[in-house]
Amino acid sequence: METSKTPLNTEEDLQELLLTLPSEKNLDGNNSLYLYQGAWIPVSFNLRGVDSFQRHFVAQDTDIIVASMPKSGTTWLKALAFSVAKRHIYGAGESPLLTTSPHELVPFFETDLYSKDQLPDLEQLPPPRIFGCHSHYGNLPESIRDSKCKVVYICRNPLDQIVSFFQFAHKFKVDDGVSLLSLDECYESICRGAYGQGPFWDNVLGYWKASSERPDKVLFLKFEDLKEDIVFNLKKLAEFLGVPFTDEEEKEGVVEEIARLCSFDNLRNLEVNKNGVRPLSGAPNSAFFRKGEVGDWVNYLSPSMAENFLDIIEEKLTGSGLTFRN
Ligand code: PAP
Repeated sequence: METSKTPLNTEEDLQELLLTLPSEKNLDGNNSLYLYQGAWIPVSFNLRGVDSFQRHFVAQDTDIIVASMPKSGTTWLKALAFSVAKRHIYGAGESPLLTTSPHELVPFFETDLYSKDQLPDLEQLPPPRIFGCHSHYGNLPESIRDSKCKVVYICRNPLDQIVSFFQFAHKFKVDDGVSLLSLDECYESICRGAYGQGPFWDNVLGYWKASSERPDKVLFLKFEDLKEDIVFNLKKLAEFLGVPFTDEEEKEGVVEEIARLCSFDNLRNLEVNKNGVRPLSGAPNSAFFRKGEVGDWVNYLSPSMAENFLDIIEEKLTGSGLTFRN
């Protein structure tokens, strides 16, 4: 991973860099999407945060990184990883998830941690530290790739992912006088992969390849598989994190308890997720819980749009062995 030559210490450094980067209209209608190190990053996502994260984060062997393309099940996986990894501290009945958003408990590097403060003090956090991340695998700080920390990646079929992304942009639109683009208007950019943290194929393939090369380091999960069999996938996650469920835990129903705690209906109906707001971005917590279904894309994309987009994805993923259920 190559960081920008000049550290982005100030707003001026950032503006200078932006002048040199290819840019596109984001879903919010603003010219705020920039191609940086091969990834399309909305400037609102904070490029300075991305830069500081790459320069300064030092991974510990016990860290857990929850990585994803946005709108692929990040919130869900954050809740699951937190519950599995911290279950010896909090039982399901006393989980901090009952009163705190998964995004507070598992903060994103690029926005929550490194955007305001370039050197946040993360040393004090009790192990295992759990962080969220939307960066491409190749853009992660070397210490994440070189340490023994664990990376869990979740992906989702690209049609539902883009629809979820689009719906989120609509729900969270700030009134800045600029109109949102319609799905038709941004379809051509979508097909080129030019939307937040895209191209989709580069984001997923980086982690997919890493998970095949280093299965002890990177666990690759799919939203659709979790929907189909959450208990099986929770066991897989716990095993991967080095904290498998014991026979006794299984008999006591701990796995099912975590699945229930982190289920869409349970999390969505908690006071904190109904009425809370993300502190930095101002996004309502409720915007992270919309339908949580597989196949909702049929309500938004025409058959020809879907087919064309899937053809592009299929071509980009050729030879990788990665496929999706829509
Ligand atoms: P993020 O990357 O911005 O954090 P992320 O959590 O990945 O967002 O995506 C939100 C999607 O996950 C929403 O999908 P939808 O728009 O198709 O409905 C949201 O509903 C879904 N989601 C959130 N929590 C859960 C959950 N516990 N179970 C299943 N789906 C969930």
